[in-house]
Amino acid sequence: MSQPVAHRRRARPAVDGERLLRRVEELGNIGRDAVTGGITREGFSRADREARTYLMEQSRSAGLAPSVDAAGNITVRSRPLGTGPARPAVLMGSHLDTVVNGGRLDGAYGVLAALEVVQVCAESGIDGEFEPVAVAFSNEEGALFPQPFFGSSVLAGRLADLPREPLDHEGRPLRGPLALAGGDLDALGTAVWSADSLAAYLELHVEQGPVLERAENRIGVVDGITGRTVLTVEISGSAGHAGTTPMPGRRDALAAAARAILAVEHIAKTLRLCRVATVGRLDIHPNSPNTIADTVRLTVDLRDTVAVRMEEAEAVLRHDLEDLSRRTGTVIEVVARTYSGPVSTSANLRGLIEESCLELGAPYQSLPSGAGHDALVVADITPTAMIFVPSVGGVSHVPHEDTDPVDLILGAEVLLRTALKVARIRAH
Ligand code: HGY
Ligand code: MN
Ligand code: MN
Repeated sequence: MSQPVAHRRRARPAVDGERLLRRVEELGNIGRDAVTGGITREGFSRADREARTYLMEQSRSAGLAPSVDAAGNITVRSRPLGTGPARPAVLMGSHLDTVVNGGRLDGAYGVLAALEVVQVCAESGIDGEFEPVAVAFSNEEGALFPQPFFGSSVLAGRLADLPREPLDHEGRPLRGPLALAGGDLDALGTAVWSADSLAAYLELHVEQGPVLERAENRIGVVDGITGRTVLTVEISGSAGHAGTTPMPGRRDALAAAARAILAVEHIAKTLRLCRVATVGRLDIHPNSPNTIADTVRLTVDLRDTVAVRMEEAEAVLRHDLEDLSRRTGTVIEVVARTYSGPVSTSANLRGLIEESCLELGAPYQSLPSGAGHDALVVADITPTAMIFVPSVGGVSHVPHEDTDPVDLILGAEVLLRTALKVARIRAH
């Protein structure tokens, strides 16, 4: 079979490292706290919208065609959808939103590397069997609106998993902020991709852990991605005067929440029912020093690479919460739940990533991802793989999250070469 023209004559395209690093630094200034240096761009916040505008502007000035779907996902193609032959996409990307006071690379690096690959392919006139497309998924972290993987869930058709009217931690509706980002809550169905519109999904991401740095490897070929269950638990008691309300008979929601937090830790740390369990957010009402709290909402994050262990850990926790409710006289309810089962990545795609590493002489290893990613969800509908680059000190979700610039460029080069290999063959 003759090679598509693009692969017959042209010199091998390469990423423009300077351009990539410039964009990483420019984007890293959006939502940055002047004191801590941390970045806060919660999904659908004003800072998130600023980052979206940056990506759209960079895409347009590169002569590319960005567009926003009903879920607020931004996709970037070499030409507008519908112009030119319809081809399955080699989708590459990650997310622009961050946790509170996080780093500049988590998500953003993968989006900008994907933009770089689409731009290089457009500049090189590459026209393979599949179309390279970059994506910035909306609200991956779920930091403000606790529906993590929101944009990728819509793309993958997991609409039934999403609440009809998503609310943020304070009970404010998503509808308005989604519209401000260019989305439309009533049209999410138009943002679902069919499996045959995709050839593969590749996500480049900082490792966010210590494995690559300790092993002195520069590329991680992710073999599995942890499953993740996120619960919002509401504890309701009775408010009262801290000075005049006797201890017996109190229905102190915050005291009950303290026991619930320790129960969550106990499940992973002592009982080892799942790999990790975390309570990361607490919303207390009325949150006043001399008033007994009447309502507390807390988030529970359970993870494991084995689905049945996550289910067991959740069942034990629910039982513990029922018992705690009886013992404290409070009402304890799980008011929201998102679940993403653990996935294995595509063996074929892993092979193409390894080939790219060998071509580049980049020492690599396979490893699981303890962090959740949009790839966890997109794997529902297409062969999916992840490429990691080392995190300095193995840390992330903190202001000093960092990766050696040489590794940032190398990771993007591996992404480009892998995407070109997929563009030549179907990744099944
Ligand atoms: O929480 C995670 O694993 C990812 O950062 N969303
Ligand atoms: Mn993250
Ligand atoms: Mn991430």
